[in-house]
Amino acid sequence: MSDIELKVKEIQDSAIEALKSADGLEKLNEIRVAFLGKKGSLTQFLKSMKTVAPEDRPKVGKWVNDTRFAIEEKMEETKKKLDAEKMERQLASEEIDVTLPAKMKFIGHRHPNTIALEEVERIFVGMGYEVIEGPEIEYDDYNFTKLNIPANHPAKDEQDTFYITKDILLRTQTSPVQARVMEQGKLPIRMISPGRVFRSDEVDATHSPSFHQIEGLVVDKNITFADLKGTLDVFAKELFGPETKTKFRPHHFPFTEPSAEVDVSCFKCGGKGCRFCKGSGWIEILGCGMVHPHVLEMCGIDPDVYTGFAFGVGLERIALLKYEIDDMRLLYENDVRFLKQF
Ligand code: 2U9
Repeated sequence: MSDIELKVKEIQDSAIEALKSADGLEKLNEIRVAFLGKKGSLTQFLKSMKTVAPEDRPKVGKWVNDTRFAIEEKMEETKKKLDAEKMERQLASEEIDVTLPAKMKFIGHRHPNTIALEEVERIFVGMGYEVIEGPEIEYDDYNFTKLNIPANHPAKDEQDTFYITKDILLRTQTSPVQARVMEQGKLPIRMISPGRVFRSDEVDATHSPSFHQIEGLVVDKNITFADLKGTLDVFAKELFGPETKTKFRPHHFPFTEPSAEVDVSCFKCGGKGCRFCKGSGWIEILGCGMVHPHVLEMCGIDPDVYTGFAFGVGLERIALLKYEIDDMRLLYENDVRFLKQF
């Protein structure tokens, strides 16, 4: 073996030896630069070809090329081995134990108010009513005046109502939604308006400064108190069970005449009297009446042609009764452990 051939073989051997100890891509690159780079030993050797006799050059050239090829091949092989090792390490470190219990997913639960509201909506939509919502911030005019509530009425007192300005307030009932629909003049009307209302009340087991109402309104020709009674009787039976009876007690509201409060027979004892109905056999659930002719008139409807009935029910009251919850404050804590019970 000639000196030149020995030298080339030596470069190849030391490159292959170096590759054996390469433990990463960085090291591999260093070896590439050291042997095959511009200043690498094989390139330097090639430059010294000038000193080789012209007739030996093709032979020496072939040795150099074969060496380059052998080093490159070994490099590729080393790279594949390193990549495979890296992948194996990664797979080992990211191993998933499919037998471990799954992570708990905490999902919420529908609020009792929502469940009760959807139930009430289902009943009225089934009777052909539309569900219409409106603004929570209202004009005094829509909240009080058009509903026949006079300027000196106690409900208008600042101690009962949250005023934003003299004329703008947080609605104390959802009735203004109905007043707005009446003003649009499209008759007949058969609607319920659920939503949040505000009253300046102290928080206790049965009061909150913000609660929810569902009000209903029907306006058409020949609507009578009998329609009102029949409708609310069906509602009560749907909501509390087919054995439920209703009782209408005379009452007063400025926006309805005549007006009534409605009791349902206690769904716990069937009317015999128990702790739940405080021994009376009856539970008060809502207020209602025939829409006052002044209200129809102020909302642009001729009371000589049209009549109507209206009712209002507290959503929280329905939820507390239906799900036998004894403190309204529980409804506002949004503790999922509580909510999940319904
Ligand atoms: C128009 C005309 C009349 C809505 C009515 C009641 C009776 C009623 C209370 C129930 C419990 C309010 O949430 S509560 O405190 N509501 O008793 N609401 S009649 O009467 C209307 C509504 C709109 C235009």
